[in-house]
Amino acid sequence: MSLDKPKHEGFLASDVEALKRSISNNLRYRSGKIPLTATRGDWLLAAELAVRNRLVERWLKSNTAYYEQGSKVVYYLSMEFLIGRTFQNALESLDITEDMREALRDLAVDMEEIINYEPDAALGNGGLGRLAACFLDSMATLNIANIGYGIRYEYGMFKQEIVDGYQVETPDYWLLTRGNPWEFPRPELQYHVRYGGHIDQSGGRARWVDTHSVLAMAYDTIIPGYGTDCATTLRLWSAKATAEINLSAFNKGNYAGAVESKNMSENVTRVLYPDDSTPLGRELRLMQEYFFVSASLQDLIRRHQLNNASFDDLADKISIHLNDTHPVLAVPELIRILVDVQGVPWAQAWALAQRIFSYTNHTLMSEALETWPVDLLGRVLPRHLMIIFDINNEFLTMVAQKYGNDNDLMRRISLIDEAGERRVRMAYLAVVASHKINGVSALHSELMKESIFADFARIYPERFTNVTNGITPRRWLSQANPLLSELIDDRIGRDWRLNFEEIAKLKPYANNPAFLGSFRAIKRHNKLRLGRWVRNNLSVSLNPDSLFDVQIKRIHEYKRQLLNVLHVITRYNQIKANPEVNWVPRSVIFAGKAASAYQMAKDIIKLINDVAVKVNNDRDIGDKLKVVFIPNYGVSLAEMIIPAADLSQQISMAGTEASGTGNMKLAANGALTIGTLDGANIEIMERVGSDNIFIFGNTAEQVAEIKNGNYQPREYYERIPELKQALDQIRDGFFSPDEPGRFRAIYDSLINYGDRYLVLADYESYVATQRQVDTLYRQVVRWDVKAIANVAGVGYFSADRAISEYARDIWEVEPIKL
Ligand code: 26V
Repeated sequence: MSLDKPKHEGFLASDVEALKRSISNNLRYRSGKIPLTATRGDWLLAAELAVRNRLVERWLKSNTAYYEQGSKVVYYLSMEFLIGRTFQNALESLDITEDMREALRDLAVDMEEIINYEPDAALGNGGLGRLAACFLDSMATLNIANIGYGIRYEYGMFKQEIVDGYQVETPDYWLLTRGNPWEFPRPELQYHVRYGGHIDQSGGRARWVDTHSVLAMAYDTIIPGYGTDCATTLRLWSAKATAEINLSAFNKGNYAGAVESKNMSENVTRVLYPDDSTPLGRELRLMQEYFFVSASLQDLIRRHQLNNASFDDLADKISIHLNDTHPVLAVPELIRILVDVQGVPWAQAWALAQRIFSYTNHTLMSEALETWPVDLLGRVLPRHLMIIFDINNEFLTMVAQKYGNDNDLMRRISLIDEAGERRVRMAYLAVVASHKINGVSALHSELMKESIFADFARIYPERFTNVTNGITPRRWLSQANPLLSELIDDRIGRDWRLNFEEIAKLKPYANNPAFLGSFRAIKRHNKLRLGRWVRNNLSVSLNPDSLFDVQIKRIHEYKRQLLNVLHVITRYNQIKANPEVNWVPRSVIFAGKAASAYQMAKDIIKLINDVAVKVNNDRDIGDKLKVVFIPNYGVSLAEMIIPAADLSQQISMAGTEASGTGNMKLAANGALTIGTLDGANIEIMERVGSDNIFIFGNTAEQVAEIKNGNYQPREYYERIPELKQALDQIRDGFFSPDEPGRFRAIYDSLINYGDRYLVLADYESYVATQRQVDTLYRQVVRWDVKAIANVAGVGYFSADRAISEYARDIWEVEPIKL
């Protein structure tokens, strides 16, 4: 399909006059306001509803189409959807951005202002949640019948403030001020989700009795496709107390208790767990996982029964995708519904399950792999625990038949970890129940088979596959970088938004002086935009001609923000020692949140800020070096920072970053990557060309060797004077004179406790590579040629390509016809 075509002609005309009428009516009849009294929020709401009405037309049409065509439906189960803002995205999908701007201008409203007034829907931690949001966008764009299922958290990802250099978390009550105009409450769609109780097996079939329940109510959000009439649904569940719980306490005269239990039930969907590193063994988290899984499965079974008489062909009609292990209770829940409620025989139910489920793994970090204590599961979900045991028996019996009674193997692959407190290994359950299991980059998918799932890859080799992640070019290029997008459109047309590989047509323009000039001017413009924000919010001035060096992502030891800091300190010391040298000016920009209980990550934030204070206030340094930590990183800030980046830091220890997706967004916006051969960096190198990327450090293989050997970080410290100087400064309070011992734990982790992520082993190579970055940055044209090669080379990393692979190889679904 080509985008160079007349605009969409919907049921409603999308011209400026119609939009103005619609906005004015909404203002008047929805908010009871006139322009004179309307606030920014009132205008935003009025404009949002005008757009929403137009989306509804497409939505109803798509829903009808996929109901009538009996298409196979993908149910994408994810604990997290990091949507960000919706208004501008909706405008772009309808191709009415300019009409809206004009309509608002006629009403004396600045569209930019109201766009920035919309809060982010931050229902996710980081990469995994944002990937889910990009995938929804692509599924709708590719006309794939689907529903995204998740949780409507009342509090999303916490807001991060930086106070005195420390991270301070405040709650993100994103629904408070204005509700959520994008959602449609569905009070008619409510399901009981049950907990506790016990199993009565007296009547043959297992009966789960004496439970207490929480109601799950659906809220639907429209997910518009781009360049298509298709619009699909994100269905998020919200907990409501059941009357049953309320009334019993109420009738006993315990009014406070009645409200208390109501609040307790509703706590289930109150807050997103803001931890993406260690699963705390928290009962409420388990209740959340089961809550949304149970509601979703009841809902999809109900939907199946609307137009199917039996479950015989269930696996031809639905696919259920598990976005990480968080929704893996869907497996025993499906079996429970089929066997206990619908009377399907166990063997058939289990066979169906293995055709229906697929699972994506997003991390190899052992501490992030979910396990639940058998005791806890037995208490909260006794029937599910039984089913998991039954699955385990069936699985181990099959393995014993095939491989003989190898006790060591059995112990390793059992769904139950019997060492110490017995625990259910949720990732193993996902693998045993899924016909396809994928990693998120080529390297990650290989390592997955060699490490955490090695035994399973031998038992089920045909199940393991790779789908390298992707990003939506609509949000991350078209919307985030309008000027660059316009320049691209002018040379190669608009089709790259839908067929991102078209972006390769830019390649010849890398030698075109006019194009190079425009490209540079646009980057500078975007840097000025970010610089303004930094000056207004952080009171630091950035030189727009300095190299904008960007590391934006969750704060984690494995992502090695510390390596970046060590380079910054080294550079600071070098500038101090050699002021006469003509240094390439740099602005080093950090952003990212630390899990609230992750002390080391919080120490790293404080260190960055202390280093920033020292560097930014040193008169000898001037704008040769600036360091800023931008607080409260999220989708909308990413949309502003990424287009302004010259250098993209992707410096995880090789073998630890499953894929990365920020790396793709930054490359698409013309930043050069400095990175290790980790995750998708490897594939980015292959596609943009190894001359157009700065690769350094140990490879995953070398990392494994070093770890197998006798790694002595202290040897690096003793041998490399600049490294020693930087580390001693950290240790001795050079950056924290008010509390000299503040960063002792950081120093110790590197020098005395083994430097788990090999920061010191990669330091020299990193610093040397940063020198090459400087050298290239001086050669303005050569730099830009490489930056353009990055933009032109990222076509493969479209979420559309990723979703096409999922659709073909994993879900086996075809697009619907509209
Ligand atoms: C982990 C955990 C651990 C248990 C407690 C709750 C919880 C919640 C979220 C997570 C997320 C960790 C996995 C994750 O975000 N992985 C990232 O996935 C991206 C998309 O595939 C990928 O690009 C990143 O490399 C990977 O770190």
